[in-house]
Amino acid sequence: RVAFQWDDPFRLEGQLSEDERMIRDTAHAYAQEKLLPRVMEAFREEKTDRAIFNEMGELGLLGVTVPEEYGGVGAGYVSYGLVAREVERVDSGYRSMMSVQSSLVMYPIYAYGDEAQRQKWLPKLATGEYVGCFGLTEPDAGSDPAGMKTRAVKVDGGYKVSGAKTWISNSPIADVFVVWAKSEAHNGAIRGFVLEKGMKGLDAPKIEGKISLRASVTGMIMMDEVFVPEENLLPNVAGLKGPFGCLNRARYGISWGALGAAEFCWHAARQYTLDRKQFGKPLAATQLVQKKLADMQTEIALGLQGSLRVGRLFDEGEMAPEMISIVKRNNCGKALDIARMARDMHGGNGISEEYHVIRHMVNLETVNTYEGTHDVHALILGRAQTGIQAFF
Ligand code: TGC
Ligand code: FAD
Repeated sequence: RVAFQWDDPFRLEGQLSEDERMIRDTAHAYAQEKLLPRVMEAFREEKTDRAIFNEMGELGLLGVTVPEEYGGVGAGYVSYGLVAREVERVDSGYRSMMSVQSSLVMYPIYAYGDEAQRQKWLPKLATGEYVGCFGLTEPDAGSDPAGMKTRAVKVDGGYKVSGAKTWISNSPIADVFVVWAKSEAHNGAIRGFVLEKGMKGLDAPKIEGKISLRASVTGMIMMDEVFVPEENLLPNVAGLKGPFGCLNRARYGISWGALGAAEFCWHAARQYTLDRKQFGKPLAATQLVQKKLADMQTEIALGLQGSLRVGRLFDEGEMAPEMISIVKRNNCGKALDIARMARDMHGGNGISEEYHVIRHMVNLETVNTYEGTHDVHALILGRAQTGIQAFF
């Protein structure tokens, strides 16, 4: 009989290369040794530690897929996913900080920028000397970014950008702002602009009062006729496919990350129910608890295989965005179910910060919503199989 490993049912470990395991181990050690000890206070006090960017940068965890000549690691998308899983095993907010910097700021500068732009921003984003943010969502344009109101008007030597972006990860501490705006000079096409901290008319106030993702700061981007020089326009993309190209990468990373949070909750629920005795026996000796643990194990094992497959296809240049909708949607939804179940299995202790499960649970509410809500990804998949768009 072949031995069954309960915490790695389909032997994911054996499907990884030595380099992938090494990057994963670096992220795991960092997350457990440096992030876990400070997460409770960060979440409770709603404090984002700016130094995390420098620490991650030092270890090569920012821009994992960006080529080495620009300060990245030049690794593949499976490695990137493994990093997201390890960081989010501790907190979704920390993974958010990492994935915005990597997929939503470094990637567009690398993919859509010219050589001068790459040289100017990528090395400093890779070390964490600069923090980046990505402004797509607006107060009146969330799931429907085509409805954005932010405008760029051509002026001598550049553009004047005006508008408001909201719910923007990292914006209050950002040095570099990748902002998407409709440009009158380009027939109203959506174009990417890189704004820099200190530009006149640019403000990034913090959004207060979040009950989710409290370790990662979120804000707005207010732009009142911000002059953006011509050399800060990303020259190599026009239209919604620009921001969506970035979102493909970030959504894929989230599909791994959410399962990292889910794995934490599953392992915690297993250990808690093995240790906790009621009615004269461990909770884990009851059929109801074992069924819940089996459901968690099954969904996580299947989800990881899905993300691994999409990651391999990504690395082979064979990724279709709908594949990412499947794993982003399903893994986030399942992770949220698992976190809620784990919270319940901890009884009253489950609501205490000490046990971490309720923090994961409230974080995953955000993760299930941003980067395309669970239902928006259903509509993308519904359109792909029926040929009928049902957004409006
Ligand atoms: P649609 O007609 O579908 O497409 C418009 C153009 O875009 C192209 N396209 C894509 N290209 C690459 N990858 C994809 N995934 C693409 N999806 C679409 C498409 O081919 C077309 O190109 P072209 O050349 O023909 O013009 O556009 P639509 O307006 O019908 O879109 C509908 C919908 C719902 C699919 C889309 O708007 C959507 O995905 N909405 C969700 C919005 C969203 O995800 N926002 C995320 C904001 S960023 C964020 O949340 C960061 S949180 C990060 C963190 O903290 O971790
Ligand atoms: P809405 O679009 O108003 O949706 C509300 C509800 O209606 C949802 O349940 C949705 O599924 C449903 N719905 C919408 N359209 C349809 C439809 N056609 N049919 C059926 N149901 C529908 N954005 C950025 O640009 N950059 C960031 O860095 C960023 N970081 C974020 C960080 C946090 C903590 C949060 C909470 C959000 C962040 N976002 C960011 C924004 C995020 O991407 C949006 O919140 C998300 O895309 C949903 O948009 P919305 O909030 O406007 O909701």
